[in-house]
Amino acid sequence: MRIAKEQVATLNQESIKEHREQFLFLQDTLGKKGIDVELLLKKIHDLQVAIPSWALGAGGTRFGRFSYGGEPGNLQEKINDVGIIHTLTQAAGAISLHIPWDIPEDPVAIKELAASHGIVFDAVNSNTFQDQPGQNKSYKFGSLCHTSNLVREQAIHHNQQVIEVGQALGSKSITVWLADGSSFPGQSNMRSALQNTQDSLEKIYAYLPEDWKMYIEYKPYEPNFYSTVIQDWGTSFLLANACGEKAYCLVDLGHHLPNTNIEQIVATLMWKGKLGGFHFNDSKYGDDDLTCGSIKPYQLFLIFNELVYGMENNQANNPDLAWMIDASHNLKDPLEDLIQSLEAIRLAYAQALIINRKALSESQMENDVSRSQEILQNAYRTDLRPLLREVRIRVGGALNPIGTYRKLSIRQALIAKRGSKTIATGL
Ligand SMILES: [Mn+2]
Repeated sequence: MRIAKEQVATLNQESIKEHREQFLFLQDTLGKKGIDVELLLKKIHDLQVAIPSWALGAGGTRFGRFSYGGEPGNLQEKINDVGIIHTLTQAAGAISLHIPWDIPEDPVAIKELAASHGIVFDAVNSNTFQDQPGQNKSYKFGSLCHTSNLVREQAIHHNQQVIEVGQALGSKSITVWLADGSSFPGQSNMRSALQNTQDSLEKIYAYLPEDWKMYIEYKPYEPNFYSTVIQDWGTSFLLANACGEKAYCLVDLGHHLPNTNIEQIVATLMWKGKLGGFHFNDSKYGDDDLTCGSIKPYQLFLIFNELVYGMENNQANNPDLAWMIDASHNLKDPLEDLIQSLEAIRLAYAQALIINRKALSESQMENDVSRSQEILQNAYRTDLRPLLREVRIRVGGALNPIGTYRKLSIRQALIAKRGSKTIATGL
């Protein structure tokens, strides 16, 4: 199932006149402020966000899961779904695989299929938070942190295999997220658990190809509810430093306690050149994995403010960031949800790009608190959606991605092809 560019172009015609008027007005407004609109459009276009293979089906909660219908049943179908999103948005030129859920039987064919959609392979993700059929040792009491050397060896070996799968696909990084921790005081020797984790990560790191990176993700709680071995950015930073220069911290927006100042974490890590990647989602209470920008769009903008500042003031040589959506909802059409997330991410980025940095810096130096806020909010409250539309249509995407998706009855076609009771592999 593919969308032809002609279909998109035809539907774009319906609202092109209205778009043209809005874009020209905005172009004029921004131009008068001295903003280079063409450069802005290029930067927005270059922000390509990876789609995780597990977000293409309906997610569940611990109380149940409701299938959406037409979900992808194998890796080929997942790549085709990302292809649909990318055709419409021109913003999702990468996919992030989860091993073992997405082990490709024929990596060459899979790579070709992805390339035919204009998609590359972003970070590969290991999984030592579940036991797999036929697995020798259990991860019930941890993986890289485990008290048993045999369990740790098995988990290390799995991560090495994930690197090999990634190499076959042209991926250049591995993300390690661990569920390791304890749910009751006394259950675990927290210091030994961290030491074991560091030793295990160093062994995985030693296996990294020269041009690869390792991203270490953190999370304060869940599935363990008393202690998590890599609980926060500081622990991730400590481990990344212990491993070496190819190891970086990964910030998942949902992996913080309520009201944590995530933008400050971003500022700190970029200052030290240790921010490797980003997992976008939104939340109100915990790791809710809701659509980006659906709950706290201003926070997303403030985070991008620090990201843009970090990219423009990069003395510590922080690498280009790996952008990925990591959301899993259980109500919406997964493809519509991802389209909404992509739009929210690019919008927050665009808003951060038009902040008057010189004025903000001056205002900060003068400790002019009100003016500093005005400068930020002037950017945040500028409607930049015409820019995003312009970026898309210049490269053949849809003026209105969700509208086009619905008018072309994509979900109905997927259900007709795959059935209404499919469950995406891995979910
Ligand atoms: Mn994540």
